[in-house]
Amino acid sequence: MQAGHAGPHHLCRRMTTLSDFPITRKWPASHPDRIQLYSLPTPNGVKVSILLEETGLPYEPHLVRFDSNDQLSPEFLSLNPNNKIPALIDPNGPGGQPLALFESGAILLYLADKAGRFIPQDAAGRYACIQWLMFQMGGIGPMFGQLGFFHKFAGKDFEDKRPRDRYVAESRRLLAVMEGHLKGREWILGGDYGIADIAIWPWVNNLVGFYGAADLVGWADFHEVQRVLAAFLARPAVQRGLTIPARPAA
Ligand SMILES: N[C@@H](CCC(=O)N[C@@H](CS)C(=O)NCC(=O)O)C(=O)O
Repeated sequence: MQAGHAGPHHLCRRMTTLSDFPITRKWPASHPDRIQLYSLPTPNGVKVSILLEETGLPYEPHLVRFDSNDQLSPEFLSLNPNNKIPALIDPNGPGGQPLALFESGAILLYLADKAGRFIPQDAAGRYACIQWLMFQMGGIGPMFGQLGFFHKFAGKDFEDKRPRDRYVAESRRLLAVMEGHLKGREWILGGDYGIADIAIWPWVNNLVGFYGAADLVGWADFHEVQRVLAAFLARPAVQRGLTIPARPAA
């Protein structure tokens, strides 16, 4: 190949600028140099906006509206075929190339690594962090989410209360696991606040706040959980992140 001739390898590389991503047609970037966040302030969505606020990494939030099924649009599906927020493109990802990601746990790991903060830098600490992140992704999120369905949303009118009770029991069990773990610890990993907290606390907050399930799960028994949730909610970056991207005025 002659010098200067753009072979297939070069063509591939040139494909990857932010404007090559179809999602940018529906949600154009005003600041294409910044991380592009496609989200809604739900418990999974705010994990990412809270971490971004904590790190100070420059980003541009885009609102994905469920009332108009934006998450099912071809543009959104081109980034996340699983039709769920949050999703993100970092125009300056590994190797200087854009990186597209979905799944909030993967996004938290990526952003914490990028910032070099909010994840332990030693190997053992890193795995402990991933362990609690998985605990949230596989346990707290799905179980609390199902409890929300059967207690607050469409499932609340179901006559048979056994599905609801199953998720109540499992949510209470998970809270008890956290209660025991948090004794003598300031945050999930001990002294250092990080992405394990950012993954877990928005869900706990939602369970007793928006879902209104405090009495159902025996919230009054969980003093350590209450203590750490209050400390989390007192952080300015958390308070900002909880409302990003802003919902449209009702
Ligand atoms: N495991 C996913 C779950 C994401 C998720 O459930 N997102 C919800 C909002 S909290 C969603 O986008 N639902 C829209 C739909 O299912 O159509 C993650 O952590 O990113």
